[in-house]
Amino acid sequence: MEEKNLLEWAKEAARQFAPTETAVEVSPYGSGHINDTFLVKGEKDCILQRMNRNIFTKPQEVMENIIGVTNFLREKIKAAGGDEMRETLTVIPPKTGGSLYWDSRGDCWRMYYRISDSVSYDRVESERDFYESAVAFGNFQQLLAEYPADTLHETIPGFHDTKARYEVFLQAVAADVCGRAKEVEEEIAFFRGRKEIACGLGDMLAAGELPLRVTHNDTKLNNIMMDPKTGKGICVIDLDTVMPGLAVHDFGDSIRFGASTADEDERDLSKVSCDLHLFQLYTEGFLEGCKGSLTETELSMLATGAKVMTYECGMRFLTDYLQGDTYFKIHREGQNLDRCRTQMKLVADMESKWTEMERIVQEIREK
Ligand code: ADP
Ligand code: GN1
Ligand code: MG
Repeated sequence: MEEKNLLEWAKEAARQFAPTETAVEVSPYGSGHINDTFLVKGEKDCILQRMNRNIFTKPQEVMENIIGVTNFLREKIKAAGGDEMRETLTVIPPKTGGSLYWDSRGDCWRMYYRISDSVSYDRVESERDFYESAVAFGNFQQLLAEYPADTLHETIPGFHDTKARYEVFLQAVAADVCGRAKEVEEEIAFFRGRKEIACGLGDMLAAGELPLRVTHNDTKLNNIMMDPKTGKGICVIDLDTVMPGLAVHDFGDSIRFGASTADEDERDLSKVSCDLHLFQLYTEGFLEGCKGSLTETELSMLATGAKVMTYECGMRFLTDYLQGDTYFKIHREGQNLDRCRTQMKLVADMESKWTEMERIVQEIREK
C-alpha cells in the first residue's frame, strides 16, 4: 500500500474537529518555517496545523500557554468592546477533547478559526502597514503586561539566549556533520568575529538592568494578521513562543525581517539593506503601542535589539545549514545559507548606519 502523504493526513485530522468534520477542501497554507499549516474551507474557514514535534517536544505545554494567553486577551478585548473572534486566536478542541488531536503515527494537530477578512504579509508592501504592525505588536506586549509570567512554560528553552546559541553554533562548526564547514569559512568568521553582539543583552538581563516581560519572541511581519481595508493590525498569531523575554528582542526581530529591503532568502545581496525610514516608522509605531511601558534602559537598547536579533537569526540559519537543515523548512538546497547571508549583510549594514539608528531612536524618545 502506498504511504499516505501529508495532505491526506491533514484531511483525516480535519475530520476530527467538529467545525470541519465534513470539510473537503484542505490545502497547504502560509509561509511559516516551523509548523505545517493548512486552510480548511467550510462554513467557517479554519486553520489546521501539524505541530513541529522536533522543535516543540512538549506540545501540550505549548497549548497550555496559548490557551492561557488567548483567554486572557479575550477578556481584555471584550472589556474594550472589541471583536474577540478576530482580535485573538480561538483554539478549537478536537471532538475527542483536550486541545490536540494525535494521529495514529504520533503527530499532533491543532485548529484555530481563520481570522476573517485578514492578510499576512511576507514583505512590507506599504509603509503604513508596517507602522500599524508595530502598533499592534507593541500593544500585544502592553496587553500582556499583567499576565502571570510564572504560569508560562518555556516552550523552547533558551530561545533568545544568544550567548547559548553562539556555543551551539561553535559545536556545529566543530562537529561539521555534513562536511559543509569548509565552504562557509567566511560566514563562520563573521559570527566568530562579532561574539560581543551575542553577550550584551543577556548580561544586562542577568544584571537586572533589563526587565523580563511576557513577550512574543517571533515578531516577524507574517505573524500578524492585518485588515486589508483599514490597514490596521488585527491579530497577533503564532503564539508558540510566547514566554518571558525581552521587549527589545520583540522590537528587534520585527526590524530584522520587516525593515530589510529584500526577502529573507534573497540571493542578490546588493538588494539587501536596512531601510532607515522603515526603522523609524516601526520605532514610532512600537512605542505608541507600548504606551509608555518601556524603561529608559529598554528604550536605549532598541537599536541594539535589532542588531542582536539579526545576528542571532543569521547564526541560527548557519547552524542549521551546518547541521543538515533539520530545523527551518527549506524549499531548495542552500536556502538556509542564503538566509544566513542576508542576515550578515543586514548586520554589517546596521553597523555602518549605527549612529543614524541611535539618533532616530533618540529623536523619537524626545518627541
Ligand atoms: P509557523 O510557526 O510555521 O510560522 P504560523 O502559526 O505562523 O506557523 O502560521 C503560518 C501562516 O499561516 C501565518 O503566517 C498566516 O499567514 C497563516 N495563519 C496562521 N494562523 C492563522 C489564522 N488563525 N487565521 C488566518 N491565517 C493564519
Ligand atoms: C521561525 O515560525 P516562523 O516561521 O514564524 C522561527 C523564528 C525565526 C524565523 C526566521 C519557533 O519563525 O525564531 O526568527 O523563523 N520560529 C521558531 O524567519 O524557531
Ligand atoms: Mg509564523
